Amino acid sequence: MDEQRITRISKYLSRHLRHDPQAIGLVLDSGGWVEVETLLRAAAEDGFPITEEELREVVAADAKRRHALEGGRIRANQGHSVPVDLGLARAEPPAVLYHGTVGRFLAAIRDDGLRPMSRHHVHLSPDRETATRVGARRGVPVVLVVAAGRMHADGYAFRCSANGVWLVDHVPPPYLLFP
Ligand code: HQG
Repeated sequence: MDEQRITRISKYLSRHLRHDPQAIGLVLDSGGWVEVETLLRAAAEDGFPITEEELREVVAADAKRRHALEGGRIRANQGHSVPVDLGLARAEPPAVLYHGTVGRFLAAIRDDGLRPMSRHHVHLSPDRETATRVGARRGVPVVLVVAAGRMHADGYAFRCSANGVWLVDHVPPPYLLFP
């Protein structure tokens, strides 16, 4: 499969497994899972046929491991806007995590801290390079440093998704270091 087809399928999966399952008649279970067979049927009926082999290749090829296949089912590992409970246990974060954003959001972030916006959680990266890439999706990236260890000590719940993204409900301004 060429890169372009892989990206198209990956985006199609993210759209329907994170944000808009009902658009193709899918119902995710409480953990965000759906039967692979159901998904492939729904995609075909939607005019976007995918073979099971292609699906496996897309999931395996994705460097960010956005999707998980398990026991004939599939789900997005994180990034949902539809309500799902990923069942992730609380975990102790590293002392410092990073958040990539852009300059136009900084005034609001200084006032209000980091908010999940349309997702379920604030997404934090374990390293500066990843955060830089996340910020660069929207413009010139600005990387904020998050005092995750201090937040954890103060009782904030951190979770780590299956693909290494750290999730938290809110990062208040006192835990943020601006460049
Ligand atoms: C900003 C991609 C104003 C925040 C990436 C961000 C990531 C605020 C935007 C994953 C704010 C939300 C998540 C506040 C935060 N006021 N703006 N108080 N708090 N923001 O896309 O972190 O390819 O929902 O800085 O690689 O950019 O989808 O979050 O710019 O891992 O797998 O509001 O999405 O992964 O944007 O990205 P997003 P994100 P995938």
